[in-house]
Parts: sequence; C-alpha cells; structure tokens
Amino acid sequence: SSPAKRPVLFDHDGGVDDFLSLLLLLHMQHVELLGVSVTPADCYLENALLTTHKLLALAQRSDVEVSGGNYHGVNAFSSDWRAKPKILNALPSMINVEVEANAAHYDDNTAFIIRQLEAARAPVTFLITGPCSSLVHTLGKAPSLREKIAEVVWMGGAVDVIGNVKTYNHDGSAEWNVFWDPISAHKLFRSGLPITLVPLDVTNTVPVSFDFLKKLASQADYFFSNLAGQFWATTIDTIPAYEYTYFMWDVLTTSYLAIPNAFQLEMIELEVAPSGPAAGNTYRKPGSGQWVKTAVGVRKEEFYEFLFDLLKQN
Ligand code: AGV
Ligand code: CA
Repeated sequence: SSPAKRPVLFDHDGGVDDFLSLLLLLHMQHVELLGVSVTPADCYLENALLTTHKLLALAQRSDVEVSGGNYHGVNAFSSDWRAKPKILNALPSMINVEVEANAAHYDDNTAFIIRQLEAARAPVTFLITGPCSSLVHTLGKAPSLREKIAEVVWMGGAVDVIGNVKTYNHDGSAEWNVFWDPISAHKLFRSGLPITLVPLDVTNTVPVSFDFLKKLASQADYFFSNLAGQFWATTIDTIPAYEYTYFMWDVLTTSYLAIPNAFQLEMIELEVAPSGPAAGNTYRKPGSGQWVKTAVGVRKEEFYEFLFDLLKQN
C-alpha cells in the first residue's frame, strides 16, 4: 500500500509564481490537495479564480474546491502588479480550457477554510504564498480549529536582508506579503502555531534565470514543462520592465513540502512591526518567545533538479 499522503490546504494570492506553485502541488506524489483559497492581494480575484480553475481542469483535478476572499489588506499591491497575471488566461494552452460557469464566483474563504479544516481527517499543512490574512481571520472565527493544523508554511518576511517594499513613508525593511496586512502577521506570530517561514533571505538566492528557462525549454515536450516555461516567460516583462526582479519566491516555498532536507533551517525568535515606517518588518527579537522555523539557505542544485523532474508531466 502507498504511504499516507500529506493533506494540504493552499492559500495563494494569484501571482505568476503562485500559479506555478499550484502546478507543482498538483504533481507532488505525497501531497493530497484538499482545497485552494485565493486571497485578493497581488491579483484581481476574478482572474485569479479563473486561472486556478483552468489549472485544476488541466491537471484533471476539477474536484478540488476553490474559494476567494473578500478581505483587503491595509497596504494594497499596485494595480499594475495585480492586473499582470491576467495574461496567463490568454496563453494558447490556457485560453480554451473550459471551466464551470460559476468559477468566477466570490465566496467567503474563511467559511471555506473552516469547512475544509473541520472535514480533514488528519492535521493539515497550511501553505500560504501570499499574505496570511485568510488563515488568521479564519482562526479568529474558529480558534479551536488550530488543532487541525500541523504546520503553517509561509512565503513571507525578510529577516537579515532588506525587504522588497518600496513605497511612500516606508523604510524598505518589509517584504510585501507581510506588509499587505502586518496586523495579521503580528497575530500569526503570536498564535503559537508551528510556522515555517521562507523569507527573502533564502528566496534572494534563487532568481529565475535564462539558464534555468533554457534547460526547462529543452524538456518542453512534456506538457507541464512547456506550460511552466510559458508562465515564467511572462515574468520577464516584470514591472518595472527595465529591472528584472523575479525570484522563485512561492515556488521555493512550495518545494519545501517535497524536499525539506534541501533547506537549512534555523529556529529564530521573531517579531513583526504592526504599523509605522517599518510596518511588516520581520526582525529578530530575542526573548519574544515567538520561535519561527526559518529557512535561511537551500541547496540550489537540488532544488532545480527537483523542479526539472517534477515538471516531466503530460
Ligand atoms: O514578495 C514576494 C511575493 C511572492 O508571494 N509577491 C510575489 C510572489 O508571489 C510580491 C512581489 C514582490 N515583488 C513583486 C511582487 C513583483 N516585482 N511583481 C509582482 N509581485
Ligand atoms: Ca504570492
């Protein structure tokens, strides 16, 4: 008999690498994807729900339930970034994929997450590749369900490196997923949940390079290698276009579920600035008691090999 699969709830925010993460999850042998929740942060929800349903249909997993959120963080992503992933729905491999008529239906993802956690037979891994608001609001409504969560794996933060927020009245110390809703991040760190954080400290070491894309294209006879290559190609025209800044943020975080041993991890006492010029900054605070398992390094070759292998799928 095959070993038990690890149940996973996935909460993403509709960026190109969020969808690449979904694509990986759908092909990980030891993952049982229970449901997908979309937080309307680095996306526009209608487009993100549509892309989510199309990818599920392509992987023949239309049985996986999807829900969208209706909470908007205090620090909005720019509309240029949010609109950009709509291009995914126009790609030749995506545009004619049929989905249910009600696919672009707005829902309350906290009710959805409650339903999913209640139904889960074993504690779930809660993977987040956007802001953590949906999980925090869900547990605010149903605190006892934290017992159904085995681990929170979150792409977020910048601990010993500078952040990627560049905006008015901000000192640049924060990473965007935390900055969007720093209050929720502040609560998450106080929740006592076991958190594994994948911050910019480690994602900065894995940019999306032309060498990587060339090698991926050499195996483009596999449908999902081809599709992933198309997705990554859309990120080359990032905003601003003269400064290519795309990294394997969410893809690295998702890969952690399959290749945890490729990561160097450190238990760190962290804190989040909930407001002010450093809002969303995740920093070391000895004595805070908020121990977070933090990814500080990854064996890059192992990670890239894993991706090439996993994407050999038709
Ligand atoms: O900060 C990284 C997070 C990841 O979850 N997102 C993008 C990834 O999905 C925000 C972000 C930072 N820089 C960006 C971002 C950029 N240049 N374009 C779009 N989103
Ligand atoms: Ca994201």
